[in-house]
Amino acid sequence: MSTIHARTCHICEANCGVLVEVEGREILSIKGNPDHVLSRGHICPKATAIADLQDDPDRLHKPVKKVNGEWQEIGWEQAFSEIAAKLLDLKGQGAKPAMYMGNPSAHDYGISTQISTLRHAIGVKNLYSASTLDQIPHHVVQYHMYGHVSLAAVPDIDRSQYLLIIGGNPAASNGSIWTVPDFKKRVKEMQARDGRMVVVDPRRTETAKLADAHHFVKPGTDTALLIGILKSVFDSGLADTSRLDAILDDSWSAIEPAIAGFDMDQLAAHCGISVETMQEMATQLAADQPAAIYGRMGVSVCEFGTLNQWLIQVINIAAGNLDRVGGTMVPEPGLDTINLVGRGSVRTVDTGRGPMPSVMGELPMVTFADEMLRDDEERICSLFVVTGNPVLSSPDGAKLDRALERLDLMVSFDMYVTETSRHADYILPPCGPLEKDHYPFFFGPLAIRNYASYSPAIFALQDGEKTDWEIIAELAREILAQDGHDVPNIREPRDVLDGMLQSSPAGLTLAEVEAAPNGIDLGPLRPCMAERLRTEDKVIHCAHPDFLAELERFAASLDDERSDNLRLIGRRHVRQNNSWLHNSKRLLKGADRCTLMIHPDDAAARGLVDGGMASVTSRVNSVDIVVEITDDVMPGVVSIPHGFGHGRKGVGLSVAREKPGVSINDLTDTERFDPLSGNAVLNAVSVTVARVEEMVAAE
Ligand SMILES: Nc1nc2c(c(=O)[nH]1)N[C@H]1C(S)=C(S)[C@@H](COP(=O)(O)OP(=O)(O)OC[C@H]3O[C@@H](n4cnc5c(=O)[nH]c(N)nc54)[C@H](O)[C@@H]3O)O[C@H]1N2
Ligand SMILES: Nc1nc2c(c(=O)[nH]1)N[C@H]1C(S)=C(S)[C@@H](COP(=O)(O)OP(=O)(O)OC[C@H]3O[C@@H](n4cnc5c(=O)[nH]c(N)nc54)[C@H](O)[C@@H]3O)O[C@H]1N2
Ligand code: SF4
Ligand SMILES: [Mo]
Repeated sequence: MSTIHARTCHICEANCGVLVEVEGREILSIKGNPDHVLSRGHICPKATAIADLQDDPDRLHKPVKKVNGEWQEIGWEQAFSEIAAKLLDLKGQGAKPAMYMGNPSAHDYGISTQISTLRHAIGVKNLYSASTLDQIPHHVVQYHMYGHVSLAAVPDIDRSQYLLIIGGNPAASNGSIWTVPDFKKRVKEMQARDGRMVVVDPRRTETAKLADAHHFVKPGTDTALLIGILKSVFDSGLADTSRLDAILDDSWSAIEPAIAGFDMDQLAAHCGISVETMQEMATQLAADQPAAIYGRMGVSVCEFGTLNQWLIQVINIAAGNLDRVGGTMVPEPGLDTINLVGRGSVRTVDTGRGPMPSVMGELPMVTFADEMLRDDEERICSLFVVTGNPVLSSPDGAKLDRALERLDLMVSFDMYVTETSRHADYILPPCGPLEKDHYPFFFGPLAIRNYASYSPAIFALQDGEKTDWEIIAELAREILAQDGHDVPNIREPRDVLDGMLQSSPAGLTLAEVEAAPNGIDLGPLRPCMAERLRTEDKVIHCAHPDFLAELERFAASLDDERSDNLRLIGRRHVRQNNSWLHNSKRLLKGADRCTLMIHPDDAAARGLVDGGMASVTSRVNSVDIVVEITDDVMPGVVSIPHGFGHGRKGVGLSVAREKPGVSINDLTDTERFDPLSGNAVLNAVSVTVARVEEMVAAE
């Protein structure tokens, strides 16, 4: 007899409700849940791949240890005890332990409840995460303006009349720092009520194709566009902050003069978007209609990422759209992490490269490999990688490959032998996705409706398997015990969750949430910024001096000489998720997706042919890749998706290796980062492209 279980998909930020039909331990189907309070039945192809993940023959089920270059299965106790002993021995010799936390750890609330105990037990000195490859600029801006690193205002798409999306592709990514399942339908609904969506992107993306207008922008130049829009709002007298006046600090008045000196024509020439278009965007944003501007990866992982995210907030304020129904608002979810965790921090710390920003105690990933490669006593000697694959996800992966080989101890928490975990001494694999429970811990505070939704595990743990949180908690206890410390009791994630739900303003219990398999709807977002601000004086700090100084640095860069090189950008596909769903046959089928997209004019100038090979060369490296000629990318721009490069030696992903592709991050550069946040620059990479002559087979 089969049973159907309602659950939320843990793969991406959308957290869609799914219905999983199982018989015994067999997964019969995975479908969208039409009754889920947030996703209304929407799913994407990745949801069905949960079954492939659960049943993947390449998935590790027991800890493995590398012995003479070969993987050997060992028991949990042996793994924990050897790792603890080696770590403590190395620490005794003065070695510095580090940790890297990858993206999936943000999708596993159990990990969030235990990881600080492990960090403490290890004595992690250098903490890194995927955040400095991604969204750290948002945190810096939110910290300085709103007083909390995680206090984000998200577009209220269901009631908006104009949405300007810059450097985001939610039709493929399903939204980021914006939990917006069913994005495409919501856009269509907006258009049906005469609303408009406009997209700015160097590629005519899936989102751009849905839009009412799309504008190409030269990669890395959006700051000019954003300043142009803001200046147009001010210059045309459209600025209206009356809704927010009580909560804007005096520094608001410093912003208009700070951008007054920019010349609109020069801004337009810099980004390739006309003055008229900027003015039209300003008019639409500031017109008598609820509207919002939203920017994601394309404007975050670039040199002026923090300045861009600040300008986006400032435009939303100037146009009267922040904290407005149909504009952007701060969610009030069932589990409200903002009220329960500290404000976070933004500091400057010393690294081998000199002073660098450190946000929430993390160091920038652009310094990661170098901290392993240095030769003084500050060198990282041991590393714990929790749910991450930085060899494919961080800049200059080939350098990181070399750096990881220098470690004295490396432990990966991963279910696969990946491009990164192949370097480890031990891999500690978690159970399958349906053997663990799920709560959208970090994503409720980013969702377009206020809600709560808990999913219990569907399958019991198999013999000898553990969840990630158990692995983390048990390793922490072993290290503390061997180190002669008191061993704290484990507080189970469910209990922590229950406590956090009850302490949140909605006052729900876990039992209540669990009793509602389709989730509990707590209503639409509402203007609540005044109550939510975490700055000490309860006002928005509009213009932090760092942001104003960064405007000046941007102004000085406007005159920089530009080379004729092409600008490389990344891309995401709805059937992929970063580096780790490529082992699903279902998702991988179809044409090769790891191609170099190039405009017909640029291809012709280099003699490239569609389906032929090209070599792409950056300052750090060169890769050979299949050419895809398309006018979906603008002239002067090429695009390679990230997450490929499975051909590296020793990778245990048999399906992914059938179409290994190359890693864009073998071209990206650790020398380039956003100085205000330390975030890596992963787009607008300067490259040359040349034809690779095909070898003609000898007769
Ligand atoms: N050039 C370029 N680079 C990028 C990006 C880009 O746009 N362009 N995007 C960046 C962004 S936004 C991000 S978030 C990062 C992601 O960077 P990472 O988080 O480092 O990389 P992922 O590919 O998400 O790798 C996740 C790893 O966790 C493992 N894993 C998955 N689920 C689980 C689980 O439940 N438990 C355990 N223990 N392991 C699990 C997978 O097998 C995989 O090895 O990449 C960044 N890199
Ligand atoms: N299917 C799928 N979904 C995912 C993921 C995935 O790998 N696959 N990853 C998840 C993760 S970890 C994240 S962080 C989110 C990211 O979510 P998004 O930010 O929505 O996703 P991206 O595809 O990186 O979108 C960035 C867009 O910026 C454009 N771009 C590049 N450079 C520039 C520039 O200089 N200016 C402008 N204006 N645009 C530029 C790119 O062409 C691209 O369309 O997606 C999440 N969802
Ligand atoms: S959009 Fe994201 S959460 Fe929704 S089904 Fe796809 S992968 Fe899962
Ligand atoms: Mo991300």
